[in-house]
Amino acid sequence: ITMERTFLMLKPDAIQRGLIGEVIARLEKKGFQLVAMKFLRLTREMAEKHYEEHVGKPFFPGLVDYITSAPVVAMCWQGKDIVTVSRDLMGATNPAKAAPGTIRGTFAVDIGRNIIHGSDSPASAERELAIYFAPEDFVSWERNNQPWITE
Ligand code: YYY
Ligand code: MG
Repeated sequence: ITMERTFLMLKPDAIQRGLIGEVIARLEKKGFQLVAMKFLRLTREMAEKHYEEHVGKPFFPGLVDYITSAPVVAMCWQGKDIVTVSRDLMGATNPAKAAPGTIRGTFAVDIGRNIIHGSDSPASAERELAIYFAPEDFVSWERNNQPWITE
């Protein structure tokens, strides 16, 4: 089993629309395990660091305005192949194109209001987690149902 961890963040629209619980419920029901969680409002510096790969793109200023406009829920989750599987659960970047049933496909319609962020590789996950969390924020714990989730 490849147990991985990833960085998932409920964006300001998810919080404003009262979707924190519904989205987290999907991650829990999938069998993923929560490792760290923080409710905060991003500074511009954090947002620019988070989205550094997109600096200079036309949507970048609007993206930084949006992500810093209200609080977010920053989380670390772990699970089998979680980087790929969580991206699949989220659906395509543009919610209008995201498959029905995915998080973005279910709850959103606009690429600039797409509810959730998820790291696109294990390396991105580690880079992004370091922006939000200190080493002591990651909680090491075991679930007694793990054998019923992974072989
Ligand atoms: O990883 P993901 O969030 O699915 O997409 P990215 O290509 O990394 O873009 C980050 C973020 O930027 C995206 O979630 C919405 C926004 N964005 C946009 O507003 N307009 C675009 N044309 C592309 C991305
Ligand atoms: Mg991305």
